[in-house]
Amino acid sequence: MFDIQEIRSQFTILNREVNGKPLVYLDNAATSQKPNSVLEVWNQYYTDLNANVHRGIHTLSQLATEEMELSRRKIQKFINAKHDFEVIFTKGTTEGLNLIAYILTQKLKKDDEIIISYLEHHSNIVPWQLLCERTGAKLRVIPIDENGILQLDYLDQFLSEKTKVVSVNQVSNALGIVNPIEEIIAKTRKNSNAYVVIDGAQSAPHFTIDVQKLNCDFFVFSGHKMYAPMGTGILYGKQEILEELPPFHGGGEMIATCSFDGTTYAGLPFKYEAGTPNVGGNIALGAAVDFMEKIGRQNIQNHENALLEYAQRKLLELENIKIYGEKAKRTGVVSFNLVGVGISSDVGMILDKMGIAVRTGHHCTQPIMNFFNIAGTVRASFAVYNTFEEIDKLVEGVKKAQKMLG
Ligand code: C6P
Repeated sequence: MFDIQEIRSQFTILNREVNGKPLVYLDNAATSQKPNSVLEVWNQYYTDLNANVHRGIHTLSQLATEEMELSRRKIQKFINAKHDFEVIFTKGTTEGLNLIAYILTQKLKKDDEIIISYLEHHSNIVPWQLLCERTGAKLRVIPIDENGILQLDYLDQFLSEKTKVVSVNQVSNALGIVNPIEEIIAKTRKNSNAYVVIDGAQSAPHFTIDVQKLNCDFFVFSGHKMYAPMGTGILYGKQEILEELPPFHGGGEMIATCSFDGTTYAGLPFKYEAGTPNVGGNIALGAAVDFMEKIGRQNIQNHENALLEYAQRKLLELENIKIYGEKAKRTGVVSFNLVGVGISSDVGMILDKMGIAVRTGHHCTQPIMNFFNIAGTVRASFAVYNTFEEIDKLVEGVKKAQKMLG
């Protein structure tokens, strides 16, 4: 039974007002709100358990270690990884992607190729550009059509023995387009020996993820977009690949032995977890997984898709509105502009005065904005706690903006 009021009651922040109006929070693709269960786990860690992990034989350290490792196993199950040590704690998707691009340095040489797509967030573009600078490799970019759909014919053309990495997102943050990653992975496997990297920042909060079924080499996502605290994230990598590749950061925790003659590295996952981790955050990420599993990921997705359907229909009843991206291929995001209103932030400011939080601008995806020849869009993005009444308020707000700016 999907009880939206019961779900909302778990988010204290949803009761607050903004600019004298009840908060309508529609900026979930930027970060979601956190349920009380997650906040309690986080708070309890600092009030009752705080100690460094994997280091002490004292009780608190052992308890904290057990809690964090329990959380790792919850996340293993959440993405269906084969082993818990394939789950690496990071501080978010950006760190995960930079880590992968860094540890692949020795695997690439001049004129090798890395394939990404036009739909990528800057954090799935810039780390690869940096890798190209380090190695002389080249970036190839799968184009999109006017509906924001990837032109996979180009992937067929691009793939060759030169291809060393294919890195794409599962869901575009700017448009909400769901990319056919199963097909992309199958094509890549058939026509190259490339590493496959999936940016799951916008899919993990909404979809059931099965990394074994996907058969990707890496899968990264952020905790803060799926009801967990900021500064948390996950890098999944296949055991044999993580074992073979070098470490990222050097420091405490990632060594087996260290002397001035040389250092040997710890086994997985610790080889990739140098330094004191975000213990409270990582434990709270496990609580966020519990929160999502309790509702059921299919229920979350069904609700968010119903919201998207409704928002799309209501917004299109208005005149002079342009929504970007093919409707049938989208999830959780409606990205639009008012025809004749060049500056999306003007719309965002009017909505904010009505208590409605949306994101405006380029959404860290300037290539997409350049493709559509726009500076930015207004983006409303949904989470499990949003309601149809909130969409009505958004539509009222957009009408008001049209009157004021038109
Ligand atoms: N997108 C948005 O408002 P971090 O910042 O490391 O948690 O996630 C980076 C990132 C990577 N890939 C995709 C597809 C993303 O959507 C994001 C974050 C936010 O759309 C903040 S820019």
